[in-house]
Amino acid sequence: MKCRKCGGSAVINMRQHKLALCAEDYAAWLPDQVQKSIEKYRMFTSADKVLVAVSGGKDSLGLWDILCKLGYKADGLYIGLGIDGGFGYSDQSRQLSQQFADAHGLRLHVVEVESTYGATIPELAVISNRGHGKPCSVCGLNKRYIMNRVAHDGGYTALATGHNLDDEVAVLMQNTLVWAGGYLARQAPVLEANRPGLARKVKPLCRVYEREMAAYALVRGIEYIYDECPHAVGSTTIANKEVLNQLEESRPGAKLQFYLNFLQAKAAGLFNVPASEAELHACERCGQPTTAPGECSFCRLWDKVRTVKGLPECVPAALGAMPDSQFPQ
Ligand code: Q46
Ligand code: ZN
Repeated sequence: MKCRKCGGSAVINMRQHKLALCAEDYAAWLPDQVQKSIEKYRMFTSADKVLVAVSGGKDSLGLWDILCKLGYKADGLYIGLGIDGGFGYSDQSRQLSQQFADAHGLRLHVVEVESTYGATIPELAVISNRGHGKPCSVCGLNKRYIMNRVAHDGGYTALATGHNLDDEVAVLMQNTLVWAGGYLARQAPVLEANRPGLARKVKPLCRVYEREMAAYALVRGIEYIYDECPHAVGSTTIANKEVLNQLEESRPGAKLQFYLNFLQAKAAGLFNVPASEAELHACERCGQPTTAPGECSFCRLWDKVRTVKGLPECVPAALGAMPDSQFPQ
């Protein structure tokens, strides 16, 4: 197959775009597509200071590469979850993230959950007994908290995550299957920082297929961790992705159409559920915004863990506080 632009040998054929490209043209084409999404959804401009949440995977490292290529000021944030899975998942993820940052002269903030707060995510899951020992619920809570805190306290005007189109449509399908109106109303390429203490969240890869990100990492020579988190095995998201891939196979472009039509329907007011009346206030311990009375769920979770593990009581300012040196202004 030939590259549509130069006639050279194509490395990727995107049936959904009726487009085949060679390595060089593809490496230039994809960042252009991402730039279009950034502009279309008004994610950020070159005046913004962006924080990219990196996991060592193809999507987040590919996104960081693209943003730098496009000329944005983008630092990285790696959160060490302490997950091993028999192959050192977290260690490998951190090493690949650091390697990427060093190779490109980029700043990477690292927050290790265990050394910062006192337990790994799997340990936390067992102690807290949330989700019956499955770590994803406490993992999500910790990641959201730390990402928001580092972005907000570090003065970043946008927090970018590597969610790609496949991730977005898998969630969209799940929310549609159970008609989760509130979640559908909130699913968007941009989540505004509309309350004090909240960081602005953006998903620049929301229209990029997972397969396109894998191809991008390959043509750019980005080393990334191939294995998924061991706890992702058997998840609803993965099952949904398989169904959507079958659909895409017979109808190229189906995933993109599903997502774009959803955004259009949303813009037309189809999912306008009344905004939650719950007021956010500052957590009594850490100061982060929360709907819970008193302490936020992150602080309550870690209170429980410290009691069980016999760890010393944290001074409020120390719990969740990141070393100042991580935030050069
Ligand atoms: S939530 Fe669950 Fe993920 Fe955390 S424990 Fe792994 S699979 S990393 S996106
Ligand atoms: Zn708190």
